[in-house]
Formats: sequence, structure tokens, C-alpha cells
Amino acid sequence: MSHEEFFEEISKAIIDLEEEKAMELAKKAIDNKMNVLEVIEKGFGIAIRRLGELWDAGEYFLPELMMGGLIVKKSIDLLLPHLDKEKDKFQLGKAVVATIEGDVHSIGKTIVATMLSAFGFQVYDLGEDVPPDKIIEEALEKEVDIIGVSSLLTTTMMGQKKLIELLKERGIRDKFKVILGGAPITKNWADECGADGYAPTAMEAVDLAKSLIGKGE
Ligand code: B12
Repeated sequence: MSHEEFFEEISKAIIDLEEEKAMELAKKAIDNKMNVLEVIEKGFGIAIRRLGELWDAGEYFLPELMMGGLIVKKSIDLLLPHLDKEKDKFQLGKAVVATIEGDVHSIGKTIVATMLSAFGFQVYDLGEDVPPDKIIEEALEKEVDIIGVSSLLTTTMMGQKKLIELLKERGIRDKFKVILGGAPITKNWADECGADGYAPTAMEAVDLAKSLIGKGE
């Protein structure tokens, strides 16, 4: 089976909500020493986007969405410890990554955190539903270069802006590069918030983070 066919099979297992099959394929990817990042981006990333489309089209409802999200999270958790340990050899910088307060969408944020970590950043993943104050405290304590904030709901996007305002109020805006993301986020919104950048995908988030700390190609 080619890699492309394998990614398609994983996508199909998730879209069909077949948890056992998805976990089995994740294990197979580990056993066959496949590139874990590629499996996450191409297999799981694409499948969950398709779940979103099915929801948009009214073909899937909340239970299916939740089930799909859970299968993806479980499978990614299985894959994460098997990331290439090469990354320990170098370090580009540090980052905190979180989904903003009021928002429980964690999948895209986790993929971004995973990718940043795989490409040489030391990442502190604060999880989801995290208040701006808490993100700032962690950023200060861990002395990070980058703060990455995810928001998937139009109702929680304002939290991203609030975080940047709080940084300004505290006179520490210049200490960090703030990058924003999540399905409803646009470059315009990032500009309006006064962020340092926005990226539509995890891979582009890596390029953005690298270029912001002067380590881009
Ligand atoms: C899975 C899912 C869920 C799961 C989440 C499971 C989990 N643990 O994450 C569950 C079922 C829990 C859920 C709940 C809800 N959901 Co929901 N959900 C989705 C769905 C289908 C997919 C989201 C996803 O994971 N996408 C796949 C990932 C890989 O993509 P991504 O998150 O966009 O991330 C990529 C990029 O955006 C970027 N990125 C992401 N974060 C960051 C951060 C940085 C710094 C950077 C640079 C880049 C970046 O890189 C990522 C990888 O490439 C979307 C539909 C959609 N089209 O997005 C709806 C969607 C986001 N949900 C929606 C809604 C309304 C809800 C609920 C309010 C439903 C309800 N009535 O209860 C609740 C919200 C509860 C809450 N308080 O947060 C709406 C939001 C509408 C809106 N405009 O606000 C959407 C758009 C569905 C819809 N069309 O109506 N949901």
C-alpha cells in the first residue's frame, strides 16, 4: 500500500467513525516507522476537516462531531510519543500554545504544538479553554519567544485581542511574538488585534514562527 493510500485509509476510518480501525492504523504507522508528522497532517488533519464539511452540509450532527474529534485526539495521543527524537538535537526557541478561554477545540492547536515541537521549538501546550492572564503568566515564567493562540469560535476570537491588549497594558508586548490561528481567523483579524502574524495551517505556523525569530529560510 502506498503512503497516499494509507493516509486515505486513516481518513476514511475517522470519517466513518471507526475508532478501532483508526487506532489500529495509528499503531501500524508506528510499527512501520512512518513519518509521524506526515501521518498527523495528511491522515488526521484532512479527515477532521472533512468531518467539518459534513457538519456544514447537515449530514453529521454533534454526536458524530464529538466522536470524530475524540477518535482523532486518541490516535494523535498514541502517535505523539513516537515523534522523531532528532528534535532533541537542536532548539530554535520556546513557545506557549493554547486555545483561548471559552473554547474547547483542541485538535488544530495540538497539531500546531506538535509541529512546532517537531521542527525545533520547545513547546508548552497549555491546553484549551485558557484565560489570557494564564497564558501571559506561563509565557513570562517559561521565558518563551512565541505565544500561539487558537480560536475556533467567532464568540471566543475576542479573547485573542484581549490577550494582546493585556500585554500592552503590562508594558510587555515587545517581549513576545504573538501568532494567531484557528478556522475563523484571517490576516485582517490578526492585524486588527495587533498580532505579529497569522497562519492558516500548522505547517505555515512553523514557517511563521521561524521567520519571526529570525530563523526562517
Ligand atoms: C471537531 C469540532 C468540535 C469538537 C472539538 C473536539 C476537540 N477536542 O477539539 C466538539 C464536538 C467538542 C465541538 C464543540 C463545539 N463546536 Co465545533 N467543530 C469542530 C469542527 C468539526 C472541526 C474543528 C477541527 O478540529 N478542525 C481540524 C483542525 C486540524 O483544524 P483547525 O482547528 O482549523 O486548525 C488548523 C488551522 O486553523 C491552524 N491553527 C489552529 N490553531 C492555530 C493556532 C495558531 C497559533 C496558528 C498559527 C494556527 C492554528 O492550524 C491547524 C492545523 O492545520 C469544526 C468545523 C470546522 N469547519 O472547523 C466545528 C466548529 C468549529 N464548531 C462549532 C461550534 C458552534 C461548536 C459548539 C459551540 C457546538 C455546540 N452547540 O455545542 C461547541 C463549542 C464548545 C466550546 N465551548 O468550545 C462551529 C463554530 C461556528 C462559529 N463560527 O463560531 C464550527 C465551525 C462548526 C460549524 N460550521 O458550525 N466542535
